[in-house]
Amino acid sequence: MSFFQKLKDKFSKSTDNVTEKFKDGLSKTRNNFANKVNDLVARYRKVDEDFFEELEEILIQADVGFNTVMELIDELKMEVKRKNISDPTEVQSAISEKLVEIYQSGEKTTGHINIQEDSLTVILFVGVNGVGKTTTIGKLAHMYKQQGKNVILAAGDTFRAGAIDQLEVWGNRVGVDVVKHSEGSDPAAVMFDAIQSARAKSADILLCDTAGRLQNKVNLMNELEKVKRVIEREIPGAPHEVLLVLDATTGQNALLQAKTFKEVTNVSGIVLTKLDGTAKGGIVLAIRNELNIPVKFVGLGEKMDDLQAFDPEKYVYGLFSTIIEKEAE
Ligand SMILES: Nc1nc2c(ncn2[C@@H]2O[C@H](COP(=O)(O)OP(=O)(O)OP(=O)(O)O)[C@@H](O)[C@H]2O)c(=O)[nH]1
Ligand SMILES: [Mg+2]
Repeated sequence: MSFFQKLKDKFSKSTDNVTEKFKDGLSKTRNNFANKVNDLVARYRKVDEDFFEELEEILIQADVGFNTVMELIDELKMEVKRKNISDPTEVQSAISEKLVEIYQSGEKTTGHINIQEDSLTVILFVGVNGVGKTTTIGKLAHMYKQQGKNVILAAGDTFRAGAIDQLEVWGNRVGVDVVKHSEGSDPAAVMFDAIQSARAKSADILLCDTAGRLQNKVNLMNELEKVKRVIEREIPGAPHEVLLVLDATTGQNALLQAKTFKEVTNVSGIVLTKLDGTAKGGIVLAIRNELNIPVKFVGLGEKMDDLQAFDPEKYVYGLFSTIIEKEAE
């Protein structure tokens, strides 16, 4: 059975709206990337060097990342030889299978969130300005609240005017408490209070907002260190996740941001926002493969339920859905 057929069996009749979210959110990338691949296989009669060269170009344009593309093309060439594939349309299914394999082949790190079952879980969000930290916290608070968890938000961005209000708007919308100090105050002190408050209210999950940091602003990086230190001191083993938020529309620049943050703090996972806003959704693979940090959540729109746990199979289904649904009828 082809991989397309497998994905079709698994997802095309699924009624959960998660698959739909991936399909909708990836429509720009699908129109760009998958359609180009489709054109390519329609133009070639056999799978030769020229075919692979064009495919390489398409993948690079989709922001898959140079190293990842090279790996993918090598693997595909081997697969084509091994399975004796000569028909380009069969290659399409093989490409999608390799995309999932490449995503999953990294270290043991998974998309699982390190939730403490019997005690407070602290999740710290970091990233440069405007990537979607505050919005992601709002969406995640909603998701956990839906699961019956008691959630509290910490307004750790005391730097940008309006940041505290923005988090409060989310708190009201979702119906969770926000711990805040005044603008310009010490974010580490906000975290300290938020932890005390979370304990007093037996909260399950504390989501901590931080100021957008430009990598070169040494003082802001130092501030982040201090915030982490306070959390660690109050709760050994915390923060249980440090999620780096990256904006998918910034492409390869997102990779550079990730490399910088990785140097100064222990990033445990990535939230890749605004996938719905880019035609270059291949960036998911580049991030996973070149940084070896798992993508734990993806932002597929601006609404409250547009944040989804990342699932490589649903992602690839979203990328190729029009072809998959037609192909294997
Ligand atoms: N389309 C789309 N927009 C998003 C997504 N996530 C966030 N946004 C938008 O991105 C903009 C910036 O989001 P914020 O949450 O304020 O970003 P931030 O990282 O907190 O920014 P600073 O507080 O300035 O550091 C907002 O307009 C959000 O609605 C997403 O997944 N898709
Ligand atoms: Mg913010």
